[in-house]
Amino acid sequence: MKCRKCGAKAVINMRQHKLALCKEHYLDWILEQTQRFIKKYKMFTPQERILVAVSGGKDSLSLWDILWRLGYQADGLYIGLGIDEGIGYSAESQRLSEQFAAQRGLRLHIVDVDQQYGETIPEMADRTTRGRGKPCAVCGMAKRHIMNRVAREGGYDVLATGHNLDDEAAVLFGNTLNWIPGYLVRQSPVLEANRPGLVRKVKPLCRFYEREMAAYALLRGIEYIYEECPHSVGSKSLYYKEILNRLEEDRPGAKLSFYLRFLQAREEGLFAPQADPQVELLHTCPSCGQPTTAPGECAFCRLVKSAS
Ligand code: Q46
Ligand code: ZN
Ligand code: ZN
Repeated sequence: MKCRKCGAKAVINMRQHKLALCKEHYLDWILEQTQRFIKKYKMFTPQERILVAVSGGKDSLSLWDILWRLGYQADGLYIGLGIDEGIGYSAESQRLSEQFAAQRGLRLHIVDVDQQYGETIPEMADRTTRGRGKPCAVCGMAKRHIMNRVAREGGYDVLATGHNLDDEAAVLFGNTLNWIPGYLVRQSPVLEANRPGLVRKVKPLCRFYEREMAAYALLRGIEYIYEECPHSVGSKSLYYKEILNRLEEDRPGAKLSFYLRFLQAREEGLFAPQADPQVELLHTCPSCGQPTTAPGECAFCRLVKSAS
């Protein structure tokens, strides 16, 4: 297979785009495409300060690398969850995030949940579910809270996450299977900061396949954590990804068109904004200043206080 631009040996063939590229042209293509998506969805400008949430995985580190190569002002945020199963998941992902930042002279904020709140994520989850439940609900809430807090305190204009097309298509698939209009209306490459205390959130990689990001990280020599979080085993989102991969096998481009046609329908008003549960977020937590659904402290502040 030859590169469509220069005829050299191709390193990747993207069947959905009918496009094969060599290493050099592939790395350029990723930059051009990302820049195009940033503009198209009005994510941010070169004057704005970006906080990239990094997990040590290929997507978030590649995102940070791309924004850095494009010349954006992007700092990183790593959240130490205290998940020690497997190969010592949190310790290793933190080491790789720190190494990445040091190699490029970039600034990385680190929030260690245990140090800051007196408990790791698995400990918080054990306490609230009496040892029965998975830590993912608590983990998701804590990550959202901390990301927003660090972005606000640091005066960042926007928070960027490394969600790729496979992630977005899996979420969309789940929300469609269950017809959850409130989630559908909010799934977007950009979530505007439409409440006081919220920072705008963007997903610049939302149109790249997971394998495209893996190829990018590999070709750029980015060292990342291969293992998924041990708690993701058996999750619905992995199951939906498998189903979508089977569909993609038979119909190259199926995942991309599922997602893009959804975005188009959303833009055309198929999902009414009245269905947006965010509209109800009219209260402000007196402890942390972030929006919450009911008067009084938000769920995260209550969770943290109930430990002491
Ligand atoms: S929520 Fe659950 Fe993830 Fe947290 S505990 Fe691991 S799998 S990291 S995206
Ligand atoms: Zn080429
Ligand atoms: Zn709060």
